[in-house]
Amino acid sequence: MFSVTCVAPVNIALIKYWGKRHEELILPVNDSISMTLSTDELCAKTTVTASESFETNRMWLNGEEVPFEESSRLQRCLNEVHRLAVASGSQKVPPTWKLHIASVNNFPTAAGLASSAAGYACLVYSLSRLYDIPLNEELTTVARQGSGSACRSLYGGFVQWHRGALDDGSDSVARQIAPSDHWPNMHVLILVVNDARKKTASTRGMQQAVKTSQLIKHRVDQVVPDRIIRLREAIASHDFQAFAEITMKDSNQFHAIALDTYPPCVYMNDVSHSIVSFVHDYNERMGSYHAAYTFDAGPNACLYVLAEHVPHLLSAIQKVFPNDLADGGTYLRGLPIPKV
Ligand code: 2P0
Repeated sequence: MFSVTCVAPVNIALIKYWGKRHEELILPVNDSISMTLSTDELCAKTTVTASESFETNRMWLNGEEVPFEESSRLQRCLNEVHRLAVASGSQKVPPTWKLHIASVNNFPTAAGLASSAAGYACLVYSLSRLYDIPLNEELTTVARQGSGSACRSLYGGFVQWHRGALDDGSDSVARQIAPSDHWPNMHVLILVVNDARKKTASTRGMQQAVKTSQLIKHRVDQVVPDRIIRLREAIASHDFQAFAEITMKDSNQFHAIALDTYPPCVYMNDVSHSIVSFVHDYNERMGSYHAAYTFDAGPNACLYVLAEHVPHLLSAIQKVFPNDLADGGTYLRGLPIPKV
């Protein structure tokens, strides 16, 4: 019997992935950039055990069994890992041995807090340790086939997922732009507005967007390529002003596309919109950008803020939103959060 346990953190997109050009291979219509949180923050923790005596592959997510054999994404990841193990000559675990996989998140699943990104990154990384295959670009193509955004969680720091041009997806890989210690005073503050499961799952929401939104074509061709270049420059030069503006505009454009989808996908709620107004008013009062919001496919806000501005921002949030946030917010990078 062999067993490994790994932890993978969530990543939060600054330039959003939204829309696929190939459903099964999970090939995106545009590049995206994210920041991965550190491993003592919002994480998935996965234990994979292989044994000659197991009769079937089984998986438990947060203690509840999920139908492993019926999930084409899980099957695809496992098959791809087996393929890489054979290619690399690794013989540590026979591919015929069945697996038991147990994964837990220390944050709400499917509430727009990137749970599938951390989950699939953790699964694929755990499998790579079990079968003794290296972490390289090719492994990111395996995580990508579990859930697109998962490929970005295999690396720390700032990460770009390249759209790629090939039909087989072999060049649709994640690459690190800068390691996690590159911008050590960059913090993320997550305001948990609602931790319920989201109404329209991302996979479905983006399918509908590609089919029905006219805005998405403009975004892919005219907006994202330039934003990727400018955000990479902002990260390289620690330019929070440019970073904040690009991040907020990209979040707004992603939600504009969700609304331009027919029927529309509404992910933000009234509290989310008040947070947007609050951040703009706050930045105006401060005379420059001190905080940048971004919202994924749910109502919860992620605020990027530099360490030196955290205490002032936090006290302003607590004054303006004394009752609206589920836990009073979840504060990251050195501040308390629930443990796995
Ligand atoms: C992102 N999101 O870039 C964007 C922004 C949500 C909003 O990636 O179908 O769960 O599994 O590839 O990765 C959510 O999409 O979708 C997502 P699939 P995924 O983080």
